[in-house]
Amino acid sequence: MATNASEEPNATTSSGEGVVTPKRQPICVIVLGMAGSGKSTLCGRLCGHLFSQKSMPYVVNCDPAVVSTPFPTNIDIRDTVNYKEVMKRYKLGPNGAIITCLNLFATQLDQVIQLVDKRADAYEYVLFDTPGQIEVFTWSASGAIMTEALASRFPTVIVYVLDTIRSENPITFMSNMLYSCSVVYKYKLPIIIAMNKCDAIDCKFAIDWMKDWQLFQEAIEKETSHMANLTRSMSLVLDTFYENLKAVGVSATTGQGLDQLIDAIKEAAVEYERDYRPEYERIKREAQLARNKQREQQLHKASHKEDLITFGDPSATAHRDRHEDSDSDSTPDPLMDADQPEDENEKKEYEDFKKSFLSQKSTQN
Ligand SMILES: Nc1nc2c(ncn2[C@@H]2O[C@H](COP(=O)(O)OP(=O)(O)O)[C@@H](O)[C@H]2O)c(=O)[nH]1
Ligand SMILES: [Mg+2]
Repeated sequence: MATNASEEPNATTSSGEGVVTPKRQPICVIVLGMAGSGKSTLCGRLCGHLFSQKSMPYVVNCDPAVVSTPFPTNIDIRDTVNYKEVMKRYKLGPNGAIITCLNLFATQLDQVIQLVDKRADAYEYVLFDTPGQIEVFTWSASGAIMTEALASRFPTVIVYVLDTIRSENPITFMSNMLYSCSVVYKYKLPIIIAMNKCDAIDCKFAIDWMKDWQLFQEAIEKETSHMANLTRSMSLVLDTFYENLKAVGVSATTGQGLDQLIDAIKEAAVEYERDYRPEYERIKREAQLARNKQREQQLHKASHKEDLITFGDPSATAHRDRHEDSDSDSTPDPLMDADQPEDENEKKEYEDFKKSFLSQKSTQN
């Protein structure tokens, strides 16, 4: 039973004695970041960490192209669409195929939310791992639809994973921070910068750059290109953005900093309730009609892609083994080997969710 999950202001449960208590809600954590920054590894490490604290998160994998995930999933996009088939059938490149898979997945978003909602009392966190290339999620219609739908229902926060090793260069650091700033503009959600790979490099330099504008200027002095001038000006603009930004040094490999990251996620959820939810609901009301229309169009498009649905086709999923660790040299993860209690109801509901994809299509054909 969750103890720290946020309380939804509107939904209530009755104790039967006239006492009405707010229904608890899990915090949805959308993990974003540049390819290779360590999103999936961090999700896996967070799962293990929370599991050891007896607060196993509900996990949704939104990356259709991943071969194996370093965490057990409750909902997996790969169970609904076949990424390789999408590439072949529509002659798409990797990013086009991922966007198409996300679009198909987004058509079933209501059911995904229902599945999460039904377990709201049992989970404190719902983790969403996103595709490697950040832009295919953040700048796709389905990424926006998914994020908005979650944020209008649950306290939702973004964890932006920054590759600290690659951000040693001040210009790369600036480009990463500008991207995180654009995510805040686009999604209007609290954001936490997880400065990852702290086992390999101390993230103090990056935290200092954010706190002290002069230090960043000194680092930029060493750069002579035109970009250095632009970066200098941009750092002045971002100074205000940094003031309200939470940044935590973590290592997805060693687990360093995860307690601080979890604390930051809880604080961000409080911030969401206070500052973001009212604004989000206003935007949601205004966008509702437009979104319904867009989803209808997506459903229509999806109805012509029956070959992409892979339920019941063992060959479609034979290429992967969700519990296989891609790093054969690594020590087995106790989390992956743990004897998890089976929730038959949950399994059945998930099967129903997958079947509904087929039945919806057959009624449209
Ligand atoms: N040293 C180090 N490497 C990491 C860390 N987190 C991830 N990596 C490595 O970074 C690479 C990309 O990680 P991955 O989780 O697949 O990145 P994603 O594309 O953002 O999901 C892999 O080789 C990981 O082993 C970390 O905290 N420290
Ligand atoms: Mg990944």
